Parts: sequence; structure tokens; C-alpha cells
Amino acid sequence: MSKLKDKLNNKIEAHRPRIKKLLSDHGETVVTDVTVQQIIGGMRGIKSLVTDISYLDPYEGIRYRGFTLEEVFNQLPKPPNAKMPYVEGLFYLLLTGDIPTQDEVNELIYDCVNRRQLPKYVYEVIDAFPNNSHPMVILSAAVMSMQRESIFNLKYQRGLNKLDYWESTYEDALNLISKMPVISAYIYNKLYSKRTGIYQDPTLDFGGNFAYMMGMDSPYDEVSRMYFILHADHEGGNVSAHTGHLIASSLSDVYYATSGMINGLAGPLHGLANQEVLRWIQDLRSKMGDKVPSEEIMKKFVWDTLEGGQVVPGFGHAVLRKTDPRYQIQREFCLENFPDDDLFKYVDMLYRIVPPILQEQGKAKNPWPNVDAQSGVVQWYYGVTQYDFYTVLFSIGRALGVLSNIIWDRALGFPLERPKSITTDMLEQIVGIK
Ligand code: HAX
Repeated sequence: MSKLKDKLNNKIEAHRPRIKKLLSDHGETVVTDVTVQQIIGGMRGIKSLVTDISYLDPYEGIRYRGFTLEEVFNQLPKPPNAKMPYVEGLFYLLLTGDIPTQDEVNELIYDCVNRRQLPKYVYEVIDAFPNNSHPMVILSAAVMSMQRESIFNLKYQRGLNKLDYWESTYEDALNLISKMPVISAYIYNKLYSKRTGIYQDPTLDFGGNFAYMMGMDSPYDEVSRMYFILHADHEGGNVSAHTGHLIASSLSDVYYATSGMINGLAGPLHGLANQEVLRWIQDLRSKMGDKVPSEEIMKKFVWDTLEGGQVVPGFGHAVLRKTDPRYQIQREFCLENFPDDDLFKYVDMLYRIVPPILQEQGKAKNPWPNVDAQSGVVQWYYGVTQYDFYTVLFSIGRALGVLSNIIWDRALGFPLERPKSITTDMLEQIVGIK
């Protein structure tokens, strides 16, 4: 057993009695009331999931295992001369709750490097797609095609003790997370680049090897590390995390669950918003030629979008009630590295003019920008201008959190998810209309 798995085993053994006690001694305690608005309105804010991987405070933003993003970026070990930490270190933190030492990260990197090779048929699955397929469709299918590799599934078929579910899920999760960057870079090369095939460097970490496979020079390795870490988790209720958890709750393995979470992320109200932001801005850019628009023109563009019954992509959030710290971190990165870039000037102007407009319109509960308003401009600047691909990058990051959650779901024996639905008639009776 690897040292990480051994440590996880001890943490799981220590955690199991806490869940057991909550259930046996306090199972009937009421946590929250549920309103009609919440039931009809997408279950907003109902406290009905447990995860210790991350917590999202509406005003502070996300904490991973209790650490703010600033603490995560400052405290995780980094490659020599790098400003951004190892992605593997973040995965270690999500799994265990501990900031790893350099040696602990090295061990995990070594383990993951040995899991990176893709079966030949996965390349063939990807190659079979027409080149005008959306990359998220190809990613989802490629992940799904690997279901036959699931160790959990194999062991379950042979008869597996419940207490051991997490172990083979851990193996599946490490296999999948190590392969996802390879799948994604191969999709990128197939769809957009003149490079055919894929070239890996086993001496490089997750972010470094991803940049290498994409054929991107430094600092794209740093950009990748920042991107994957920022997108890793946003507590349990968002569509991608919740989908992964829900699918896995039926004991579907991580390949089914991750393919499903990718499909949820592919919606424009969720992860695809990063693509939408760029598409929307490029629309204005093409009308403007090379010029950056005046504030007046930009305001009209925003109002036209709203009056057309569309949302302004990259703004608003179901939980956050302030500017997303993931947005702020990327904004600071842009200010430090390319403050005079034209596309950044667009995004910067939107940062100033959209919130007052959304406030004036009076619908959005949160008028402030979210992570997706800023992430595309960073990718664009460093050469990934094919914005259809941005949600694939998001998927790699998000898989870190979703897979960590599924391992813990199995370890703590969380059951099949099965909320209750009622009819409109019943709701009307409850409120006294009928
Ligand atoms: N532009 C225009 N209208 C908006 C808006 C925006 N950016 N954000 C919210 N609204 C509208 C909603 O559409 C809703 O309108 P209706 O009453 O007509 O249905 C109203 O304001 C109230 O919505 P809300 O309660 O503030 O927001 P929700 O929790 O329902 O939805 C969303 C949250 C993120 C889906 C929403 O803010 C939105 O559509 N934003 C734009 C798309 C986007 O950026 N998505 C990415 C979010 C972050 C994320 O998950 N990344 O992966």
C-alpha cells in the first residue's frame, strides 16, 4: 500500500465513527426547513449533502479542506522556480486534508506518471469522432469508453466487502485523473493543432506534462497548474460535483460518474460559461475591428444581451454573493503578466460595467463576476484560442474534486441518493390553495 493510501486508510478509520455517531445519536435532529420556493427553484440552499473536501461561503468564497485559495497557493509545494504549486499536491490535500511535504508530493507524482498511458482503443474512440464534434462530447465518450478498466467494478462482480469499496475506487480514481490530461491533450491536437499523436514527458508533473502534450511553451505549465487548482472543487451541490456524487451513489464506478459530471459541466449555465464568455466577447470584437469599445458601446452591448432575454455569461452565481476569489486570482495574474492585452481590456471593462447594470436590472441575486468571466482570457493570451476547448480544461480540474469526493463517499458508506418528489397538487394542498 502506498504511503498516501495508508494515510487515507487511517483518516477513514478515524472518520467513520463520527458519521456513525451522528446517525445513531442525532439522526432525527432537524437541520433546516424547506420552502416552496426552494423546492420549485432548483433546491437552492437546501442543506442536504455532506462533504469535507471543500466549503463555499457566499461572501468569502471557496475553501479547500479549510484552506483559502491564497493559503493553498502559498502553502502547497511547488516545482523549482515555479510560482504555482503542483496539482498533485492539491489532490493530496483534497484527499487527506493535509498539506503534503515535497517527498509526499514526489511519491504521488511518481505513482500518477505510471498510470498515464492510455489503452490503444481510447485513441481510436477519439479518432472516430468527426472533427466538428464538441470536445466535451469526445471527452465524455473517451472517459466512458474506459469503464471496462474499472477495478472497483471487477472486484464488485467477484464479491466485495462494503468496507473495502473505497480502496478499488481510489485505484480507479488515480488511474482516471492521471489519464484525463492525456485524453484532453490528444483531443486538442486532433481538433485544432497540426501536431498529430501525443508526446509525454514522464519527468514532468501534471501541469508540466499537460503543457508539454499541448505543445505549449512555458509559462503554460504554470497557467495549467493555476487553472486546474482553481477549478478543482466548489463544494457538493454544484451540477458537476453533485452529478458525480449522484451517479456514484448507485455504485456506478468513477468512469460512469466522471463522464456524467462532464456532461453536467457542459451546460452554459455551469462550466460551459467560460466558452460562452469568449464567444460573446468575440462577437463584439468582430463588430469593433481591432478597437477596444468605449464604455458606452460596451454598456449597450450588455443591455442588448439582457433585453434579448439572454444571460450575461460569467456573471452571477447560485451561492456566491461577491466577486469570486477564483476570478480575483486570475485577474491579478492578468494584471501582473499582460495588463495591456486588448482582450483583457474587454474583460476589465466588463468587470466595471456589468455589476451596476445587473443591479439596475434587479434580477440577478449576485451581480458580480464568477470564475468563468476571467479564465478564457488567460488561455487565449497563452495560445489556446479555441474556446470550445475551455470546458475540457475545467473538466480536468473538476475531476480532482469529484473523484476525491467519490472516494470518501465510498469510505463513509454514503447510501444511494434518493430525494422525494411530490406533485403540484400536493404542493397546493400543503400551502392551503386546495
Ligand atoms: N445575466 C442575466 N440574468 C441573470 C444573470 C446573469 N449573469 N444571473 C442571474 N440572472 C437572472 C436569472 O436568469 C434569473 O432570472 P429569472 O428570474 O428570469 O429566471 C434571476 O436573475 C435570478 O437568478 P439568481 O437567483 O440570481 O441566479 P441562479 O442561482 O438562478 O443562477 C447562474 C445562477 C450562475 C446560473 C446565473 O447567475 C447565470 O445564469 N449566470 C450566467 C451564466 C454563468 O456565468 N454561469 C457560470 C456560473 C459559475 C459556474 O458554475 N461555473 O462553472
